[in-house]
Amino acid sequence: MSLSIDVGGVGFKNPCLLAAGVLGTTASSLNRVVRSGAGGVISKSISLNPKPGNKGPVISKTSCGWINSMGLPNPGVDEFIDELDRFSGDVPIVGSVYGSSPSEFKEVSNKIADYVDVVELNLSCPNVEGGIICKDPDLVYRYTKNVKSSVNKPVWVKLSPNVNNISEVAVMAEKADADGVVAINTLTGMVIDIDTELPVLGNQVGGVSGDAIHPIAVNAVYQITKNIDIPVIGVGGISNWKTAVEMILAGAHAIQIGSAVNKNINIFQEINKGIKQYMKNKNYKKITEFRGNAHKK
Ligand code: RRO
Repeated sequence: MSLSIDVGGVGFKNPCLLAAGVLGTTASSLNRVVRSGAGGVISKSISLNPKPGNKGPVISKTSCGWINSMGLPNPGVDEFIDELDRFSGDVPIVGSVYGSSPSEFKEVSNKIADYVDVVELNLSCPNVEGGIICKDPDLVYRYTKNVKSSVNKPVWVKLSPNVNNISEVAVMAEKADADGVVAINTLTGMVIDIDTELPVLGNQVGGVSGDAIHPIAVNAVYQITKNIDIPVIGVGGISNWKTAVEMILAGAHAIQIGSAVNKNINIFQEINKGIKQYMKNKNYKKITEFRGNAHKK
């Protein structure tokens, strides 16, 4: 039995990848995640220039996950590339890229491409001025095509659930020659403190992650995989092997884990163990034998 997977020509020894945004700005934290059993890691989204992030509070726990308004804090691409020299993991590394314009996306992608195995375009950050890029499917086409025309590594496009029709947006990414679609980023929400009677986050609104968005993510992956042929990577509220298997049954080639890593860095090996047991019980030898099976009925 094997947990190994292929995502558009990039091989991973298991399907459990670290999602962008958690433990993803330093080589030492990324190395730690690899040692904890992740099959691959995605960096924090990196912009051209350093960004300090938003005014706090920028993160708060909710009854069903987390809400954040981090505002893309990151060291900027040049400093991050120096950091990547110290990445020693033996698994693929994915560089998440953010830009405030198509040309900035292209510049950051070109700079980072030599140091990573895949470039992930974050067209779905809810906490930046200018708003969520992928709300406009035409922009998804333009931004993706622009990066694809100059970057020599596979390009994944990360999408938001804050759109009218996520399948339609994914179709535009495929048309622009994306090599994979990542679904979903966080869902916009708010938490109010009943003592101060005010929104908890400095930014008032933020992106909801964790348990609250899991069924939304599963549906997004299910709908997208009905409509495109390139690989879909599922992310959103995966916290144990059952939620991981659910995402693969919906059609995901691989899964990414974010919020749950905050609580338990060993989650990658625990989920892999659970998936193996599931495969043994079902007599599956490869992940592809059950990927997308929820579409069959
Ligand atoms: O840093 C953030 O505020 C952030 C990003 Br870039 C993102 O893609 N998703 C999110 O929930 N927060």
